Amino acid sequence: MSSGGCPFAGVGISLFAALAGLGTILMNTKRFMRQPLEVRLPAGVDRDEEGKLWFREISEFWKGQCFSIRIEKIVYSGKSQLQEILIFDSEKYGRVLVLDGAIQVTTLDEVAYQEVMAHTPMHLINNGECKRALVIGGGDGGVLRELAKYPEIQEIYICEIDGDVIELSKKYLSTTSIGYSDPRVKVFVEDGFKFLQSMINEGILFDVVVSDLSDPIGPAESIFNGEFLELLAKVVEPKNGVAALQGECYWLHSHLIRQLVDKSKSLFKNVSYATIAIPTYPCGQIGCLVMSSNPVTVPRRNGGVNPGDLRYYSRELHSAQFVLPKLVEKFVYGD
Ligand code: SPD
Repeated sequence: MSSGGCPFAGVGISLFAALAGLGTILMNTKRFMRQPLEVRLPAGVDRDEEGKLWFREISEFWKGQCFSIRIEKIVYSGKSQLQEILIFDSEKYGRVLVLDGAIQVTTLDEVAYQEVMAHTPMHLINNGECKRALVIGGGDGGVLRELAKYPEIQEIYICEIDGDVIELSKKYLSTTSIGYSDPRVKVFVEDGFKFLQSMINEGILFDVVVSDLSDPIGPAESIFNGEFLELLAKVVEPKNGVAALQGECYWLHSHLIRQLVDKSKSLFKNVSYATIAIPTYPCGQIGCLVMSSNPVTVPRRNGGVNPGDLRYYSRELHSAQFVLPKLVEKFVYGD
């Protein structure tokens, strides 16, 4: 009971406190609503102090370093059944495709990788001998685009495990995915192992096989093992066929490269590592492992493709790309 005065005094104080509380809530809500709402940023994307968006390529596969690109606009961000897919426009490199946090394609420099991966094996085939080619991975379509420059090829198969990568590349990376529009292209959306096994069962051989894989973490992990190379060797035409495999970075993955070279040497007579300079892959360098029963460091053919259609690869570059720094040569080929 109150000590005296107005019997409703206690009720009045509680009512006042409740109103004051409501006022504070309303004020805070108003203040909150004035702030722009930040949509959750995709993995690998953050804002700097000026509010600018950056993509940072952070991965266990290149621990302790990361390449960053300033984003102008996020074009697509989502998750397929297999991986995170991010596509954005950047200030310096044009449109960028990122899979599971790793840069795959930028409009500025993709040509370096796609041309070497396609034209190096194609220049090891005698004129007119490549009738059937295969791309494993390479869902963005860049290697297809390069192979489609050869009129002699009658069929170009592509086996990509993630159908979303194909569809999104067709939608958002038109200059890269243009190869899909070639009528000789046959698309298979399935696991590379199963696909190779079915080609072996059907007795289908390829004159050129390009394994355009992402890094060996995520969907491409199992592909970098010996079993995959064994299957690969069985679908390459034995006399003149050539295989090219994404060969990772010599500054970061010497152990893996050595393993790949050793395994390939047990399957192919000639194996060499070509180096590619490409600023948006880790350390600005990636390799292309070339395998064949014929020597691979000197091009065997002239032409087949109009040199005016090429921006990175040339006959001169073909041989030069196999010249490696001494320390790299030692771990790639040394005893
Ligand atoms: N660390 C990045 C390796 C990417 C290799 N694949 C690129 C796909 C381009 N077609």
